[in-house]
Amino acid sequence: MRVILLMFWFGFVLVPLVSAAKPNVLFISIDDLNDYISPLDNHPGIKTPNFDRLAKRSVTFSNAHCAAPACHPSRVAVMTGVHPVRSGIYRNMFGAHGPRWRHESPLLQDAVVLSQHFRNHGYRSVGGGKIFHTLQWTPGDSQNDPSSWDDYRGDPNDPISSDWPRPRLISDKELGLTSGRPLGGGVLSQLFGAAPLLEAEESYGDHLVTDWAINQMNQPTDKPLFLAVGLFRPHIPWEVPKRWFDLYPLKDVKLPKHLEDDLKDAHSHGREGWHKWVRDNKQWKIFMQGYLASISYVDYQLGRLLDGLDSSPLKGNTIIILWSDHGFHIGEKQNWEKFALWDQTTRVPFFVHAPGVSVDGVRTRQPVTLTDIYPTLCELADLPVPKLCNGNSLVPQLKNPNAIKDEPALTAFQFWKEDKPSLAIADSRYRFIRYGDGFEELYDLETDPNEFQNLISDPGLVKVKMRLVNSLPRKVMPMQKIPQNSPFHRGRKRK
Ligand SMILES: [Ca+2]
Repeated sequence: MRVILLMFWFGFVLVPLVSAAKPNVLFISIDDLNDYISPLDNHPGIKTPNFDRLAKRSVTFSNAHCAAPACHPSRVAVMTGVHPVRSGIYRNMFGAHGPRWRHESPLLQDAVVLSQHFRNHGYRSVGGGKIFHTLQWTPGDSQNDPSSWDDYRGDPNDPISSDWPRPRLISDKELGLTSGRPLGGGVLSQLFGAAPLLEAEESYGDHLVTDWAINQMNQPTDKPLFLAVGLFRPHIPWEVPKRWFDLYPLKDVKLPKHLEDDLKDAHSHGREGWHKWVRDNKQWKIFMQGYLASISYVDYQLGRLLDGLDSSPLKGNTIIILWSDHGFHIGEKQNWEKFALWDQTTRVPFFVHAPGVSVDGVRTRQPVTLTDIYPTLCELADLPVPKLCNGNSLVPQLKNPNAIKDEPALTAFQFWKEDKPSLAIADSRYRFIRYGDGFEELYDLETDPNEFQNLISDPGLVKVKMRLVNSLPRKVMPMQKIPQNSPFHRGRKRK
């Protein structure tokens, strides 16, 4: 009896000593990746073995949503912990060179970027690739904050553009396509397109960023590491090496589930012309093939990161957190890309592994907003949560994936033709959307995961609607304008 008591005693004393070593953080951000991956909706024929591998060693949050369905506002919300309904940043805002978001929103002027917060508490914070907004074809147009990192790969104000082979920019005429192609036609056309890249694949941005990240994992340091890796595919253009296209022969490519008159009871997103062009030109399957190929390409880079981690000194004491900045449409609801508030647009892959904390290999439908990342990482690393942060720590769900999370997921966006933000709110089953023009939608994701049927007039769901309406924020920040006098503003330039 005495021996057993002593063992408990030692166990009690030893645990705090061991856990005093701060965990490293591998923070992986993916661009425009939706729920087609195998651990989520498992689109027919999808090949994403490394997402399965990650799901086995983490908690899969299968009901996680971006704070805004566009790169810039989603990423600023993750990195500052401040939701768009408080910052007023709802859309992409081009023409920046540096953290112009500090001047786009008065609330964010002195916000502490997640990486900076970890630095302030003894971490070495390094980043590479697309963490804040930037695009392959907008050199120097980036909202990264170079001062929030100990080191950033390449030019921190141009984190990805110089790393990719130039899109081939083949004219519509040469491709035999009609005019009216999304993104303006002409030389920019190929940006909304799919084609195998012919250059050596070791020369592509995501490959280079992954190489850099693996190298960082093996650098000797006396500090814990916060390592942020931002992968750009499957963002357009869907240009990846041919071997990823070969995984998806065109004859086997399946279109997403869709309903011909799906918009009849839903809000118009204003981008139906994109879909019309795709159908008129018979590009739907070709683009689906390109998107699937790009997903498998990024899955491959994820596998390289996991292999790199497992063969580095960081193995065993590293939090892995992976998120995408928003979902993506391949023609569902006649929509392409993002910029809407349905589940297809806002739902994101989101996985968390926390050594000694997470019940790995389990999935949960508890609702998550990506602003929950900041407070979650703070709790896992035993750091204080900055006052500005809106989210809720997910440590209870990491320990017990069925633990009820009271706070629903909230996504906000302002449509171009409207003068007020639109809001979408999701609990573990239902989703309510109130648009800026007053139109409303209600969906039951349990019986209708594709949101084909707007149930807003269903008398049996009045209570559900009221519960969700009452969870909406009472007050939201109006959409902010581009601050032309910000030192980080440089006007719009495209190459
Ligand atoms: Ca994006």
